[in-house]
Amino acid sequence: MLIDINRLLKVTSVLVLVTILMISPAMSLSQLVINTWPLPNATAAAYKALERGSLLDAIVDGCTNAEEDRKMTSVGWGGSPAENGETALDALIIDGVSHNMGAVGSMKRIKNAIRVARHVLENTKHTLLVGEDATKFAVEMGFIEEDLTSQESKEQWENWKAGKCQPNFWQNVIPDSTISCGPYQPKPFQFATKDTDREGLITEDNHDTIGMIAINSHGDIAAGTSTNGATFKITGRVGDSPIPGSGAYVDNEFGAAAATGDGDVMMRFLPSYQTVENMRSGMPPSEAAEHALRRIIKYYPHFEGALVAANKTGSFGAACYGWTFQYSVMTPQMDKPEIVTVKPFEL
Ligand code: SD4
Repeated sequence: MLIDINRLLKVTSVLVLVTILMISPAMSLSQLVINTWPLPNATAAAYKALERGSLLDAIVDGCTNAEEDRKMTSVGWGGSPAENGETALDALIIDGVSHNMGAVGSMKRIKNAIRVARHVLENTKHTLLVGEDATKFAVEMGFIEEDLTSQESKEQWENWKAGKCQPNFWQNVIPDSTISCGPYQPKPFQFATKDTDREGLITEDNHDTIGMIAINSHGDIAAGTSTNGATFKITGRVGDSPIPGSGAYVDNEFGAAAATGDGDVMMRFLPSYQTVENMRSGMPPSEAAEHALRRIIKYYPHFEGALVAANKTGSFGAACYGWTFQYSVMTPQMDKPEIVTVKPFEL
């Protein structure tokens, strides 16, 4: 009887060991950081935080790295001036475990947009704070108020003014916004505007919003975005990046997605939400992202944008339209972040 118990114990421990060995590679496979555009330093910063054990730190450290990288003129301070010459910031952070979110839109004079978004998540019951009041909130949370203009953003704005404020985001106004600066007055609304009128608004030079997904070894997911939005935007404009479901989305049971591109169009379709829903219904990440973009193209065939997506099993991918897109990714199988190039899909 005693021998039998010993045998039983041995068999059980072997079984437990085999189970652990079978589960571990699958678990470690799911750990991942993926973000829009070739920003490997941001990916590495996020991955490091993930290994320290904090999902939200991964998003904050990764996006902060892009905000502080002065070569990245379209994330953080000192880039993409609005039509009044000021830089204003959008950011979002999503905690998939609690489905809690925090975001700021069109926030002025505070450099650390993603950190302020985290305070919205952690210190308020709201989701999105905007404009001057987001600045006031940030100051209350201990952030320093300072000018976000750089020499480059000042020159960029001066050149734009000298070039009759072209391109800009106005339409159906007097004087004609395609040849003059404002102030403008409305003229009777016309339905003549085509999506080709948006060409040149989001270009290769101003497209680098960071949208990031982090998945830890338990399969829990967080996501976030940070951007200074569209160059020469109308003051007060909030883009897609801080809008849950548009700039990024997480369903902790399935996966996440994050977007970059013409945010004024993208937010009309909630493409990150759509991508996650597509993964829920069984599509692999790239296909899920492409399907979400196709919904936009139906109405805006000249639209430019991209989505990255990842699911809990460790699969990841992206799709883009209107431009060639690159993303950065790191998994346990990689020594350092890898950059992947994605060609726009054919219609
Ligand atoms: C926006 N989606 O504010 C951002 C800009 C962007 O790649 O992602 N550009 O519209």
